[in-house]
Amino acid sequence: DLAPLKRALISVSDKTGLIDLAKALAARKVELVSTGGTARALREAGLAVQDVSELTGFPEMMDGRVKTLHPGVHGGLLALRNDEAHVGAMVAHGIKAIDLLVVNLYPFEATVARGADYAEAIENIDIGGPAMIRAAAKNHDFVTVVTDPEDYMPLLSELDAQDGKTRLTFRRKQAQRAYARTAAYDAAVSTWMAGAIDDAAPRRRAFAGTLAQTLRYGENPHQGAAFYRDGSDRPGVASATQHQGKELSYNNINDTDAAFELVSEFLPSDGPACAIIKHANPCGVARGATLAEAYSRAYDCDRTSAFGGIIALNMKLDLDTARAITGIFTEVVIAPAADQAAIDHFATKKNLRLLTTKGLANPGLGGLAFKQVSGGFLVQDRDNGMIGLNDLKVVTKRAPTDAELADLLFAWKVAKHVKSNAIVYVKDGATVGVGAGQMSRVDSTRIAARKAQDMAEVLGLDAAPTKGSVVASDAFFPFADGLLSAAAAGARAIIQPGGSMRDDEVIAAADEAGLAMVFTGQRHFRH
Ligand code: 93A
Repeated sequence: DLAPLKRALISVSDKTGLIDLAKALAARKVELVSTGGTARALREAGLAVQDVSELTGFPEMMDGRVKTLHPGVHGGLLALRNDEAHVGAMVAHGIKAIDLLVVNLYPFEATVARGADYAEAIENIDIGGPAMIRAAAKNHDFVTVVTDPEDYMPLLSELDAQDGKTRLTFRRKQAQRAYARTAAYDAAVSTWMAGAIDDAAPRRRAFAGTLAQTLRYGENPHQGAAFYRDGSDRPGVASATQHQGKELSYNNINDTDAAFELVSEFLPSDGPACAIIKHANPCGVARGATLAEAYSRAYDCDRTSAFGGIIALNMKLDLDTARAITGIFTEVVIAPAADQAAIDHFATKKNLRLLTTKGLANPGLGGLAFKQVSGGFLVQDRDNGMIGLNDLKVVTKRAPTDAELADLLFAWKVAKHVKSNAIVYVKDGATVGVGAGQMSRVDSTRIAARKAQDMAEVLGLDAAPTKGSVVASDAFFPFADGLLSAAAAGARAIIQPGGSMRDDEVIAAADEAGLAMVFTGQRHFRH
């Protein structure tokens, strides 16, 4: 199953490692054939190279749109070397066998990521490259295909080990990677185009990402895992810079994303904010006069759960906050930026990872969210719902005070990022109780209140911090029981979507308890 390597066609946009590879191939007596820019680069490096136009008998034409789309190239890639008729056709038409194809594509993803206009994006859709890659990969019984500069060294090692040839196992692996590349490439084109023609509906779309990181394991150590990027450059965990510490794990990435998406709901112009995440749910979110205060108020919501948590900040990390954070063990801190003094302070904590993102995520931005089910996956628009004061409808006799309104909106933003059923108690711009992921809403209400009571003991408070708080519920109260349980814990005002069959009953109960309640008309289930 060893395939000899006499002739290579090299056509690359990303010229990283090109010269070293070509020199190593030339040293092994491999003939080189190349397209315009690649051939020029090789000649400048003093290498002998044949122009692809010599194989095709045509010049590269139409601004390079047609360079390699010709039987002289595709016959050389696709011919079965052990088939008499194929070999006869090669002889009859003067087609030379191509044993190695090295191609990387026009940088379509990078072109659209930097905001190129429509015409430029279209011009960066590579046609000849994917055609050759797919042809070479199909004929991997005889042809070796390389689509990533990272595979140059493994190719050379293979040639060294196999006396200038490649094994079938190697060629198969390369073919599989090649098809992953062309599939991801076309998916990127389709995704960009859906945006460009303003058809955001997740219909008739292909989805693919590029491998960003092979993870040590998945949610559990017996599960393999990897991290893929979708090519967007929005601030977030996928595009962040990691300053220190070991590699992020699967769970770290998941939680860091949750933390950063949540804290991004709080504009820096409204003041410092901090979110602490454990198991994808917030265990503390708070504003503060300073970032350090926001952190310590978030921490005070649930000190037990915050241990080993993930912290997101909506502003540049400063030394004071960094010092406060290192008071307990924390896995990851993510922030738009970090002061050098804060970076230096963290440097001594080798298990703490610091990520900076160059900005906050835009919670109003569109996009798609995926969820896997057996045999497929669900696709939906990401939850970019946002409401303001004007969207609120007061449904009780008592209207919320201004202070209550501010806390209600704060609680609502947090509830959007809590797994359903979500109940969030807030007082003075800080969560004081979070009930997450329960099958019944009244349980979430009780659990959050009980945790707040526990914290009162830890903090040495006379009363549970839910006393005088406000409550957000991510979906309507189906019965009055959840609302009454919140009132019993001391809540004074409620924010919820409304829309239950029993809204009248729930509103009457709120009036009787002297609560103020507003409806948002928008639900934030999150599962
Ligand atoms: O415009 S194309 O789709 N038409 C082609 O026939 C063709 N053949 C190779 N682009 C084509 N290529 C691409 O050109 C390769 O995939 C590679 O990315 C690039 C290399 O061009 P150059 O050698 O001129 O830098």
